[in-house]
Amino acid sequence: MSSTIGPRAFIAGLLLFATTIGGLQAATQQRSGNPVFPSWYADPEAAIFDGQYWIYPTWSARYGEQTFFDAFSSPDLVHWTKHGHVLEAKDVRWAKKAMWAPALVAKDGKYYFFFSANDIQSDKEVGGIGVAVSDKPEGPFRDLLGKPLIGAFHHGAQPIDQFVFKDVDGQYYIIYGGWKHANIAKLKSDFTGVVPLDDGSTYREITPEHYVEGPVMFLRNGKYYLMWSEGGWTGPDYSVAYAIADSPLGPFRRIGKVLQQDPKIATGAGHHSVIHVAADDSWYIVYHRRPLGDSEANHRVTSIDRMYFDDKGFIKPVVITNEGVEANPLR
Ligand code: FUB
Repeated sequence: MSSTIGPRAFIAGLLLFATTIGGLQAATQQRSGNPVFPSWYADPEAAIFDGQYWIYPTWSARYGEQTFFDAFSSPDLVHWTKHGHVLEAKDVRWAKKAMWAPALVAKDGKYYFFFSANDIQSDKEVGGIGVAVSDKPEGPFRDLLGKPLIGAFHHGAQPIDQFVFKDVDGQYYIIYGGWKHANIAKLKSDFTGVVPLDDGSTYREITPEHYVEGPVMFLRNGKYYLMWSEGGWTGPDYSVAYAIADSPLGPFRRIGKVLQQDPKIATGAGHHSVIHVAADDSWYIVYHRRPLGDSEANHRVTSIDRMYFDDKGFIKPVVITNEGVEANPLR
């Protein structure tokens, strides 16, 4: 049996084919673009909560206006929804200014929001690292302690730029520090304080060579990766380097830089976090950077690019892009 296709049916078929191919291309070529959302946002903390990607950045307005945090959620890394003012200085009795660098943890049905406030310059000032809590990742978060969790300098580390790491045995650690010093401490299981390490000390200095601020820790194939920012945060050379150790306490020997400016794309690429999508073992680096030619200190935007490892587990240098990353839906 034979059949013929008339000219109208042929043209309709062609149109359908073209539309389908176009649709498929649009779906596969969908990318986040960089920055991933508009306006000045720095120090992005990325997390996966309840089947969504989340980013909690510093509001990088003028210094005196950094008094609240917004959050952003996405099902796929491409489409982002803003959640305004999830935590504000007016709701934290001891916080007045310089609310910086969130670190988020989900535990026992609650969401904990660690933050820095007040940019203290000595132990005579009130401020440091605080912790807030909510029943939802979009907040609102309320201050857990009514005072800083870490409110003083230890080993020369300014109490800012905290990161919270959960080890395989369930122990949570806080790793933090500005002014070129990094410390680690064990957190109480309810995050209301810190407890002594095995040697009886409370804060252990783990500063790697060239460390400045912004530590991040993750575990991969039984190895502890410590990453940090180096260089000056207001300049083009701000960047990220890393070390690998067998324990969260180190020792951490600097291996090299993984993220830095590309004079064709952006400058000052640093203060980052990392996303690991277990389903496809993909890794992302979420960081801030400056638009080309813009030297205003707080003009920082949040961007995402892929992070790859070599066969030995070393992190390959990140290629920063204007296109960002492809969609990676979590459900
Ligand atoms: O955003 C305020 C400060 O700038 C952060 O605490 C530093 O890490 C740097 O990114």
